[in-house]
Amino acid sequence: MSNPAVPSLVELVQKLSAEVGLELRAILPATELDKEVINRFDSWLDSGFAGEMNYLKRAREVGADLRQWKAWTQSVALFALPYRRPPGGFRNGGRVASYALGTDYHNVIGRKLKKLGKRLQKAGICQASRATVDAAPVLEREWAIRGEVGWRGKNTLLIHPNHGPMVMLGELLLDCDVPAWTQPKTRNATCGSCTSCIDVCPTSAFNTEYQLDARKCISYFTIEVSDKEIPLEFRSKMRDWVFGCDECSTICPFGDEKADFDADWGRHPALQQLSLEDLLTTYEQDFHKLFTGSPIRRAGWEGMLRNACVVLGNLKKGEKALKNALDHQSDLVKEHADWALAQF
Ligand code: B12
Repeated sequence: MSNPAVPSLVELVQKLSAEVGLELRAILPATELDKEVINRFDSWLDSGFAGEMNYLKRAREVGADLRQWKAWTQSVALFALPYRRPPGGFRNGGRVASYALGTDYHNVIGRKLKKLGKRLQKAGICQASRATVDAAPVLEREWAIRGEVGWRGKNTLLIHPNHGPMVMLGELLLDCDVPAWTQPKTRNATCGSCTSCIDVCPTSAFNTEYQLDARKCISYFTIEVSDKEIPLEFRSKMRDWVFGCDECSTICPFGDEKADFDADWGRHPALQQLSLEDLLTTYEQDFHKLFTGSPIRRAGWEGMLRNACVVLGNLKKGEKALKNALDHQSDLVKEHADWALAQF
């Protein structure tokens, strides 16, 4: 018989997670994902909905079985960090997706996960661990659904019953065998008949409920494709979104409206300093320096200047800066400045 005074393995992982500022949501054996999940992933890729995100094809190769990536993996610990916060962006306009207003979430979550890995090792619970957030070939939402962290929303995002869709997912792969555990349910819910996320999308990027055509998503063409023109049909639909988009997240009736996670994620100083007009005058080197530690760097200097032109055009602001940008060294920026001026 087990001694109730001795903490179980799961309790120890919970305790050590809390010590590094994480709440363990679930821990699962690293067995293969269901065939059905992989078949859906394949047909999504085959239909071209991933656009130019070729890294997803690589993710696909090991997506089904994490042990093909890290052969020693026995268990997967799952985490979901809430990030809902008041809207924000550049000084004087130009909205930035909430997750990108502060410190890069890869760093915020990644550092905590790595710390946890070290503590688990020190406590003799495991030897090897691997922190993964976003970038690694892990189908994070599929794992979170399997771990009952929440359910698949019609906007394709994992919806946590209390925090809603605005949670960032992270995982810690472990070489030890921890008994499967999921958090007790605080609330039983689903999307029901609600379609507000589908209806609100400015670019009608959802083909149907639960399926996104990434090529039409503002988040895709403002962040992922940084060296190409933004298709004309989407430019005015971007409105003031200069990096990413939160429309299908913030409309969701699930989530704590009053919560403000600024304290955890911080506000990046560059966003407080710069207006979009200022951004148009930055040099490439300065851009990278200014946005050190921010997810905004991912869109690249040219990409962000391109986005800034579109938003200034939509807001009918910054005429002088846009006129100067007509002589910009980048053809991409010039073309978008020209389009923006035509909107006045
Ligand atoms: C590629 C990617 C993107 C792409 C594509 C998004 C997408 N929906 O796939 C783009 C650049 C557009 C993007 C945007 C955003 N992203 Co993103 N992204 C990823 C990434 C790296 C991979 C996702 C992936 O595998 N997509 C592939 C497809 C196949 O997966 P899928 O949408 O789940 O589609 C399947 C199911 O819906 C399934 N399905 C199941 N049941 C049913 C039923 C029916 C009827 C149908 C038709 C289909 C269906 O079929 C589809 C095909 O297989 C993950 C991180 C990771 N490693 O997992 C983050 C991730 C999904 N992104 C995240 C975030 C926060 C965002 C944004 C909110 C950022 C922003 N504010 O701009 C937006 C949200 C847009 C949206 N609604 O998806 C978070 C989401 C957290 C959460 N709560 O779920 C993740 C998990 C990163 C993280 N570490 O937290 N992202």
